[in-house]
Amino acid sequence: MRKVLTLCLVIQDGNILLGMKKRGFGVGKWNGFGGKVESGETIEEAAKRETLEECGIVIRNMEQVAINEFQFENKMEEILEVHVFRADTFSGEPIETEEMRPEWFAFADIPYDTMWPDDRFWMPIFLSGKKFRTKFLFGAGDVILEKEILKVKNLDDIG
Ligand code: 6OG
Repeated sequence: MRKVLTLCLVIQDGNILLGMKKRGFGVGKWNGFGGKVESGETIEEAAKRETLEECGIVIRNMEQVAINEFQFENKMEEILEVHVFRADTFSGEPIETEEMRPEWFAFADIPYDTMWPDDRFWMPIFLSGKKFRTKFLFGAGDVILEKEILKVKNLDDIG
């Protein structure tokens, strides 16, 4: 079973906006904004809706840059297919919500030690402006057991 999710990374003036997840899956970790795609909406609409719900900003311009596939050893029947977007234009000011506490980070200060462990592998590709596809298999304690990281010209390219 595949679950389609979104992850929106907002960039402005050489900083990246991350949110501290306050509840649910990934609690205690810094991450981009996102969640499940609901029926009747496109993946891009879901990415914008989740970003508004989680930190109060309206995305004006975004581009899909990646697909990350995550699998957990104790739940092999499920694949999380996370569609990653780069946003560079928005309106409003990021605010704390019940789900996330947003904060701007300089690229050199991204808090990888308090993020999902896959992020340190693909974030540098993201920051370089390239498109990519990845696959990660996680074991107990969210340890990475297997990984596959591919830069692609086009996200439809199957690596
Ligand atoms: P909700 O379940 O709160 O959405 N997500 C991940 N992000 C990273 N960087 N690494 C992972 O490795 C992730 N697994 C899920 C997708 C969950 C949010 O967390 C992202 C969504 O934006 C396992 O609705």
